[in-house]
Amino acid sequence: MQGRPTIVVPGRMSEFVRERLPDHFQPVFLDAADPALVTADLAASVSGIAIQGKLPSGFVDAFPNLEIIASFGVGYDGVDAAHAAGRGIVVTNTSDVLSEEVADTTIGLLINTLRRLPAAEQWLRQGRWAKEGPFALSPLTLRGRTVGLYGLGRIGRAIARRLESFGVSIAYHTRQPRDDLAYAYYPTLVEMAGAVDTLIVIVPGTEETRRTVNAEVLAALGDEGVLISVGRGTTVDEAALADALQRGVIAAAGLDVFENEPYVPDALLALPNVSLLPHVGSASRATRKAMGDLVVDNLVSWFKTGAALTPVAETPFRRRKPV
Ligand code: A2R
Repeated sequence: MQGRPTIVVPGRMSEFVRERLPDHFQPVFLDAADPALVTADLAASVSGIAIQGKLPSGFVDAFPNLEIIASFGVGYDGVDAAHAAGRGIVVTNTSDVLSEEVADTTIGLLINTLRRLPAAEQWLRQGRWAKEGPFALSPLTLRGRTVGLYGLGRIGRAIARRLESFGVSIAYHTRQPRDDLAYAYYPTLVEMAGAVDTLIVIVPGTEETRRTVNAEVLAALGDEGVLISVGRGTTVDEAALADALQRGVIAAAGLDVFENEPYVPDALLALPNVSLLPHVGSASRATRKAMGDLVVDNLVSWFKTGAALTPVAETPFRRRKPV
């Protein structure tokens, strides 16, 4: 590696990335991904961006010598990968290292939603067990359920593997069926929703998936239906969901992701049959460290070997500059 490449880090970034970047690079931390903060000298010197969350293309275009955007997280909907591809810039994510953790969280959220365990704990902590007696029996159970996975990628498969041991039936909807797996395949989401009573959403947040969990899908899921959303908030029509929960169109929902994070619609907060988490799917120190390491390792590998470790599908590039 000739010299230390300059990597700009705009806005919020995991401590694990912040700590390791100076070992290999000249990091420049900016308050926000705002082109107004980029001086002419900085613009010319930057060859990489490390980003957590949203990266406006206007900021990307402030850097004429940019080669790589290393994004923290498996979902990279905050980065316009097609735009980067058009400029020959590689985009990397942190796929795989968080799959098992997110699958664990999903199972926890599923059981919390069905068995109302957070509410049961509050019952105990508020002294109501001693004063008023046992917590109410949960109307819902995982026993006898049929679970449909909307998305069966790395995380979806990790969830399915866990569900197998719970003795529930498993189905899935993706664009392409998977010949190597024996789960029931449904070519449309609404068909699958009609055939299952539990829908787990673990697709990427793309234009194609935007608000696809809508009133029609929720109606098909039915009045025993439970929705668990752990992919991206944009995939669920939150107004339709709140309405379906209020009117008993479905029975309950568990959500770790929201369309406008960190803001959660009041209509959802007001409902008793919803279990809510603040986007903690991968949020253990061990897994966030693995994700942070992969952000840095992608940058190191790019500048050292000319190939990123986990480039996204839209940017399967190798480095054109001599290594
Ligand atoms: O459609 P396919 O055969 O490419 O299957 C992928 C599926 N998927 C979709 N399914 C139905 N309709 C769509 N429009 C659609 N787009 C994608 O989602 C595949 O089964 C899955 C994505 O798998 P991976 O790329 O391995 O992602 P991973 O690691 O499971 O994470 C999923 C998402 C992330 O993008 C973050 O937003 C979130 O979970 O953490």
